[in-house]
Amino acid sequence: HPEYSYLDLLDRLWRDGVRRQDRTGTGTRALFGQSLRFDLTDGTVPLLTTKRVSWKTIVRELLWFLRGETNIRPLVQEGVTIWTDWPLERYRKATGEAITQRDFEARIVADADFAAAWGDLGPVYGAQWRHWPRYEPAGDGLYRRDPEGIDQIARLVRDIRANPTSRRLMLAGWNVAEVDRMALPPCHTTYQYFVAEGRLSGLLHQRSCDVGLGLPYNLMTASLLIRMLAQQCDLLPGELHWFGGDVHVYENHGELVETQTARVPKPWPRLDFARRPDSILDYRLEDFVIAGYEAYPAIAAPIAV
Ligand code: DHF
Ligand code: TMP
Repeated sequence: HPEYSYLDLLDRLWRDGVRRQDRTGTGTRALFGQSLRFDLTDGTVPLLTTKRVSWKTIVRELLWFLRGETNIRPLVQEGVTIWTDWPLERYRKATGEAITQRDFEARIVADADFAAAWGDLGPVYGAQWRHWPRYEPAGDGLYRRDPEGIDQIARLVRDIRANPTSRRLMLAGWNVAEVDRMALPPCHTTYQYFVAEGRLSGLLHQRSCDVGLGLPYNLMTASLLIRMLAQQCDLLPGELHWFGGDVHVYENHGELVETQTARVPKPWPRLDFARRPDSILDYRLEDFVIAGYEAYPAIAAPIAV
């Protein structure tokens, strides 16, 4: 079962990973340069079965990226709280207020001005994917910022359709000029696509990977993107290639590693689409049909902020 490649990675990091201190002060066990590969040709998706993963949360997050959004408010309104910790941390530091996550989220939802002031993550994925900044000459050696920027998603769909053998089918999150303004610089950094024999494959370079909490999400997001792009470009799905740079398990995820690696994977679920939306930007949660998802119970683990 291909899920063993994930479980083996967890196990290998836990046993052989180099112990390193990290930005969050939690400590990790890390290996540099790891890879995984998943076959998507049979319509299945690598949604982990050895712990239940909320695929609806993953879809909602991806649709939020694709709308070009960077404020957590619409996520929180939909009950998705995976991004709350970072704005919350910033708010607590700036105000000294000992607000709970629940109260902070309630204010984000209730008060649009509060959300505008405190809920934004900076120019993260959504901003770069849909509005990568572009500057045009405005005379006298000055440059004016094009307010729309470059829509990498629209270009990607256009280029896959028009020129499937292109070697330039890239989607980048790492905008060197703007990373310093992001609450968290992109972890799933660069995507590349490849078309052969009517199938679309994708490669994800992830610069930093929390294998216990982040990777299950990242594998699924990358797979969803392949499937959506393939559907929009009249291609069949191929493979997902995943490459991780700093691949790590947090020191406080020992229980997760132990519990999860003791479980025997069940068959992957299938992903089907309820319809073919008019564009890559028109997908809704109801369009994603996950069938045959049988999983062991979720495993709670602390997230390093
Ligand atoms: N920081 C760290 N240290 N690791 C991450 O994986 C991470 N991921 C981010 C932002 N910052 C991060 C964005 N993605 C969860 C999963 C993905 C994610 C953020 C959070 C998470 O907490 N997952 C839990 C529960 C999710 C839920 O609320 O349903 C899980 O058990 O999967
Ligand atoms: P860093 O910016 O210091 O690398 O910290 C980011 C942490 O979040 C790191 O543990 C990797 C993890 N992460 C993922 O694994 N996947 C994700 O999608 C995101 C946003 C973060």
